[in-house]
Amino acid sequence: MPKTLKTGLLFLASCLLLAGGLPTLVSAAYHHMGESDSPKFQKTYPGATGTKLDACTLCHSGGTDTIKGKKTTFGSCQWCHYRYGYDGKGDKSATLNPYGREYRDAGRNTAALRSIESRDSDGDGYSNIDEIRSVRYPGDAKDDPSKTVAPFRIFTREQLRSMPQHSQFLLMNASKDGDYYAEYSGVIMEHLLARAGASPSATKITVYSPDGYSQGHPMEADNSGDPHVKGSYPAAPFYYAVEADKAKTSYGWCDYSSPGVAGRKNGDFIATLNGLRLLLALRVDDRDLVPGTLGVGNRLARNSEGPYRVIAPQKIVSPPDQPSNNPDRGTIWPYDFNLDHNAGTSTKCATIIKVEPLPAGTTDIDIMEAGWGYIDQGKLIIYGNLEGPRLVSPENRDVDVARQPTVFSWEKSPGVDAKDIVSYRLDYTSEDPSRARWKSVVVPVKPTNGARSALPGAGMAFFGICGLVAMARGKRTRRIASFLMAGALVTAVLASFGGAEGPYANDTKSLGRHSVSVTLEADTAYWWRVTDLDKNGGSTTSEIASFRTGK
Ligand SMILES: [Ca+2]
Ligand SMILES: [Ca+2]
Ligand SMILES: [Ca+2]
Repeated sequence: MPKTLKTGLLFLASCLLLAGGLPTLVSAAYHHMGESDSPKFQKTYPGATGTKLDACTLCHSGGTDTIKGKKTTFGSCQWCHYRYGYDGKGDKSATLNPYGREYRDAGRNTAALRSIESRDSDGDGYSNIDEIRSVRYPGDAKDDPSKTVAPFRIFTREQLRSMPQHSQFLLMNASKDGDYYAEYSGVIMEHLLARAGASPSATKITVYSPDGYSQGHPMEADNSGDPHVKGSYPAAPFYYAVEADKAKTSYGWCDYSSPGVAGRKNGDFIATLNGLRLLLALRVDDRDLVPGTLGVGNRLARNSEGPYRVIAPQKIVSPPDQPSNNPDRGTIWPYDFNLDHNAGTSTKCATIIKVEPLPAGTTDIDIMEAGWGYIDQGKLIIYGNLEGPRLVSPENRDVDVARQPTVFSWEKSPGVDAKDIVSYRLDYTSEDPSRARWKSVVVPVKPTNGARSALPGAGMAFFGICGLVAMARGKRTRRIASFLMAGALVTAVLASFGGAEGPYANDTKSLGRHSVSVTLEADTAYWWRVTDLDKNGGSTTSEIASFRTGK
């Protein structure tokens, strides 16, 4: 079952693309074996097939429950399984959202879908059909067509590995499970957020694991039990007792097998270059973290914590205390509820980091559903309060702006590497921007040295060589040959066009500044914004600025 469930949960968010001009989290649909409602939805709305609507979340909601004192948020699939179990004996209807309930009550068939189109099941002011057309959930009032997907960046393993790595040897103190010392290494969270362009106005992050656990981290240290992002944590002594050592006593509760333990004695100060930090760990004790898999009961399989784990050092140092479920194992370091059990606040299989607060008018990405796909791809998504491109000119509220043409210019968003941006999209409108139909100009970023001319050249060579080979093989293939030679000719023409100034965003490289020219109407108020697209499919958007053209 665990493997089946995991495979089932792999369904979503395997790719991101620009759809309808807005970044939309798109998913390969997951459906239960023998499940009969999804085909009805696909038949009725073929355009929605494969979108985030083509999944359990259309009709089922996620949920939150407190398990052993810890708030746990479930995605729709896990919530269903949690509520009615794997045997299907529980009350599945309790997991339906308002749209799912109306669909069921209307007869649970294609006619039922049509019959509830004009209703506003979730009461957010938008009819079900308007939401479906906009790829917004008709059963979730927090998602509606006025909202855009929050800015996000995606990081690959290669990118994370290429960032400066930080190592720290520390105690991982658990409440219930055994404790251990280990050396974790990876990227300091504060540095990673800077690379994502996190806004200075960000107050906290929430880290999500696809098994439903989430952990908040305030940006600045505070009095909560939540580990903070910025700054370091107190240095700790090394605690050792034979009695606690799993290798030495039958009841030991601390694993001292890490190579980093060698040469340390109880009470020794543990020195850490650059201090103990909130870390996104990639490795432990010089090996990659074991990627997570979903085990029985919606829990992560034991010993799987990767590919990335947030490592929170203790805010208040303590020895490894005995397990809460067996508190009288030894005579030293008894279990103490009030100690900092940092293993519990160190999120395993961290795949998604939300930077809060979300910018106005944006909606969450499909957090819970996306997770397992990212685990498998070794990707990390950071979304929310990220800064987009910085608008330079026309200056906000400028008047008498030249219009034949108007030169729009902007700088790349902070954090992101200029070379990682593949294109920008300029949107402008003379209508009320909150309800406007934006006009858009997509401006690819000019590839650096040679990459651009290599493509038509390769095309010419490919078509040309294939054509010559086909010709040499005789009469029957002559038509194919002439087609291929025509292909070579077309690519040659394309290549010659490529030599002229194309619609690339000019990059005055040192500034990461780009510009594009558009001819506008006279004496008219305009609003504009710029959205970037990076090579991993991530995207952020600038603020909206306004100006007025001259007569
Ligand atoms: Ca609605
Ligand atoms: Ca809605
Ligand atoms: Ca402990």
